Amino acid sequence: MIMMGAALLFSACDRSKKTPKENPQATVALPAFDNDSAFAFVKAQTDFGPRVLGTVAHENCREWLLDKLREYCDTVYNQSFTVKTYDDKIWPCANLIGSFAPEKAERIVLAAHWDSRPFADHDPNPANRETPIDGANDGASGVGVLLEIARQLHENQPNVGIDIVFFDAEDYGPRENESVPGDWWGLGAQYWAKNPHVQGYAANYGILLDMVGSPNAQFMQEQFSLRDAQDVVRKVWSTAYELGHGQYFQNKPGGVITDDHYYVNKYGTFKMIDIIHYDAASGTGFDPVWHTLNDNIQHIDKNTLGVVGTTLLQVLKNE
Ligand code: AHN
Ligand code: ZN
Repeated sequence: MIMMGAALLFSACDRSKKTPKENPQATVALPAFDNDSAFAFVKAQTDFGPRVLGTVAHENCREWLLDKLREYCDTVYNQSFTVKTYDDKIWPCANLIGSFAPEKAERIVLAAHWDSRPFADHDPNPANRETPIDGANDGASGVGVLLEIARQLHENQPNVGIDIVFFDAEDYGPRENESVPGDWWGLGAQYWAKNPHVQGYAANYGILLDMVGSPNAQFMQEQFSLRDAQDVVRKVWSTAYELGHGQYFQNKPGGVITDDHYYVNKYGTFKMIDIIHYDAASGTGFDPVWHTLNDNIQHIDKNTLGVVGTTLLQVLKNE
C-alpha cells in the first residue's frame, strides 16, 4: 500500500510539472504590494472630488494620473478623444496608458476606469440622486491598485510586457429610472478597443479591476469573463487561492456585467476578464454603496486592495 501511494504521488507530481519557461533565469522576485500606498493612491483621486466628465476635478486628476504613470512606466500615452453620452452631450475624454517594456511581444493589459459617476442615482435619499459621487470604490479603487502595481513594476519587472490602461467615460450611463437604448457604458473602453493606442496592438489577455476596495469584498467569477476567457479566470482565481485569498476570490459564478471588459472583448483583438465585487444580497448585484454618496474613502479597506494587488503581482510573476 505504501509503495502504491508513493507511486501515485510520484505520478501526480510528474503530471503537475510546469512546461519549462523560455528564459528560466529571468524569473524575478517581485516585491510585496504596499497596501498603504495603494490606499493613498485611492484617496489622492477622491481628494480631487468627483472625476466627472467636463469638470475641473476630472481635468486635474487626469494630469495627476499622467504624472504618476510617467514616474513609473517606460512609455505613457494620453489618448484624447470626445464622446457623445446618452443625453446627447459631447465631452472631452482621455484614456491613459502606461507601458512597461513596450518592445516585448508578450503582453498583459491591466485596466480600470478613472472617471466617476455624475449622479448618485442609487442613493437611498432621493434628494442626493442628482449629486456626483466620489467613486472611491467605483473607479478609484482599481486605479489605486494599478498605480501601486506600476510603482512596484518600476523596481522589478516580470518577463512579459505590461500595459496599464485607465479608461475614461465608463460611468456616464443612463440613470436607473431612464431607459435609453444603446451602449452608453464603457465609452472609453469602446473607443480604445476600436482605436488602440498603438497601431496593430496585441496582448495575450487583459484583467479589469472594478470595485476592488470594499471591506470583505467577494469576487465571484463574472460571467462574460467566464464566457470569453475562462482560462484567465482560472489562472487568477487559483493564484488567489494559493496565496490564501480564497475567501475573497470565490470559485463561483457571479453577475453578468456590462463593464469595460465586455466592450474590449466585443471590439478588440484579445480577451479581458473583470475582477468585480459581487453581492447577490444587495439587489443591484453590486456593493450596497454602489452609485450612492456612500461610495467614498471611508468605505475603502486597504486589506482588500492588498489582496487584489498581491494576487495580480503573483499572476504577473508566474508569466
Ligand atoms: C451596468 O450597470 C450596465 N454596468 C455596470 C458597469 C459599472 C458601472 N461598473 C461600474 N459602474
Ligand atoms: Zn459605476
